[in-house]
Amino acid sequence: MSDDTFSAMRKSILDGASDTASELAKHALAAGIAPLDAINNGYVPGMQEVGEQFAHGQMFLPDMMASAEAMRAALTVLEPELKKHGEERPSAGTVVLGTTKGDIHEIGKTLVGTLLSAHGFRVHDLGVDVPGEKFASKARELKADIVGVSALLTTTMKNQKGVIEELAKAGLRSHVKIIVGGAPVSRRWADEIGADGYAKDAMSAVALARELMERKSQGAVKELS
Ligand code: B12
Repeated sequence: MSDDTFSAMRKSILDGASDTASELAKHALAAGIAPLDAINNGYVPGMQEVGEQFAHGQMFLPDMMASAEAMRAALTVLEPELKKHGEERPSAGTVVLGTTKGDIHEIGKTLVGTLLSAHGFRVHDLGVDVPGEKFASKARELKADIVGVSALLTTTMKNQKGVIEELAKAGLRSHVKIIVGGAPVSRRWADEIGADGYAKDAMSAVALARELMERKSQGAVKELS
């Protein structure tokens, strides 16, 4: 039953069919399918296939935009469910999140924000096409624990390094942990640019953020003793 639903979800993304994507998300919730399972097993594989077809010239920009709309329609239904549990808890930490300058891909970054909120983090989402200085000024204003920078293009990945440099310039580098992600980003790239962590998907981003908060509080204890 779920397999059929997941493959219909995948197809709704490939077809750029927002109404179908949204209806399937509602059915899935009614049938007790966990929202994250629907995202990871249904909609995201559809997006990956869209990317492949685009890369091979079998799909064009308007198709990719329609697919993105369909994905957004599904997430509009699923995100409130994902968020439900985070709100009642004390804050696990403050995260400033955004997609780097020159890059307007937002779906993955928004999902990371949603799951971090669902797990008790206070998330400030700066949106897309965000310059390094804006990450730094918001991190200072909110006394952020973590800054998360998304990049989906090989040409905008280098701007993740720019964000790290801006935080250093603002004198915040030792207080703020920086995490990076996005389809072309790897652990190796994260190490190369001096980020504190990399996560391949939204759930791993939560685990990473928790681990960094743990390390941060251990560091604080060490400083005190
Ligand atoms: C949807 C999409 C679009 C949409 C975006 C709509 C939107 N509102 O976001 C539109 C149509 C606008 C678009 C535009 C373009 N796109 Co586009 N797009 C995609 C596509 C198909 C899916 C991306 C997506 O949403 N995936 C689903 C989400 C859930 O996954 P995700 O983004 O990877 O995020 C997950 C992880 O990476 C991670 N993560 C993400 N961010 C972060 C941040 C942190 C801190 C952490 C820890 C983790 C993390 O967790 C997320 C959740 O699990 C990809 C293909 C692909 N395989 O990625 C191409 C792709 C990224 N696009 C591509 C291209 C070329 C473009 C354009 C240049 C096309 C053009 N000719 O204009 C423009 C660029 C515009 C710009 N300046 O940014 C290429 C990039 C190639 C490259 N090597 O750089 C890809 C790979 C397609 C391809 N195979 O050719 N695109």
